[in-house]
Amino acid sequence: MSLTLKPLTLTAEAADAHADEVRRTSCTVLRGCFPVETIEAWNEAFQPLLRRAIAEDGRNPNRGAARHYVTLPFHGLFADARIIDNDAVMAVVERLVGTDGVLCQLASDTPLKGSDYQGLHRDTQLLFPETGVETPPYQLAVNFPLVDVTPERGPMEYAPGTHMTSKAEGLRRIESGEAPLLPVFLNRGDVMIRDVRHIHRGTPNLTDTPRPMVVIGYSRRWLFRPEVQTRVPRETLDGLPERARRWLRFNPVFDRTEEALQTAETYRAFAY
Ligand SMILES: O=C(O)CCC(=O)C(=O)O
Repeated sequence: MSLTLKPLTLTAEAADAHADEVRRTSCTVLRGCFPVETIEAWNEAFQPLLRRAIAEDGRNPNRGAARHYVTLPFHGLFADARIIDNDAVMAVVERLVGTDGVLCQLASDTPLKGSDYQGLHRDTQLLFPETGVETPPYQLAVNFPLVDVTPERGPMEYAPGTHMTSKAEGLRRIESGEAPLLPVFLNRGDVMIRDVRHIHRGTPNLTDTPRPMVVIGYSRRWLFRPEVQTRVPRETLDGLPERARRWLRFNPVFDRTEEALQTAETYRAFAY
């Protein structure tokens, strides 16, 4: 059992190394980054949102069989600056998408029992698909699970290095074993930072325990992703530290909290 008592801090050298790992492989993991108690509180607060999504998605779950994408309200414990503006995470994120980037997404992916292998995909369109040339990172996902991810609970799998290839070349490397699919086993409190161009998929959750994976999207300042939207209540924004407010500067802000919490995302086309 991992109990995190103190927040993780990274030296500049360690943050450089994590950022280099993302550039090279597409992915890095910060172990024990968040307090387990905080993650347990998020999981408890998340359960009613999941139940509502399951009821609303009905026979048409939005990420494949028994797999739900749920937007989180940017409010209360889900807008905890120690999570959405975490020093260790931001040290790596800022090295990858700049200190003037934006927070564009706060949501979750949850496979339930009955979920299946997703098709291999990336989470974003490429900037210049006609060239076959890839650039430094512009869109990151910061992921953390609300329960420990075991082999039975459907770990995400990804193929290292495929963020810098065409999809055809990435699939060829996976097929040939040059870039094998790696499962990511994260415990509560661990954080994965990944370049969403890499080829990956969700795998089946064989257990009765839902496996929520939170996703916070951080992008370069110029990237517009119409499919995601973080609607920010004014009172939440006013309570956040300066860096968090800066990363939210292009997001819609609402004087009435209830208005902000109406979900506007219609993020169904997710696989590229
Ligand atoms: O959390 C997972 O299993 C990955 C889900 C995923 O890649 C997606 O729905 O786009």
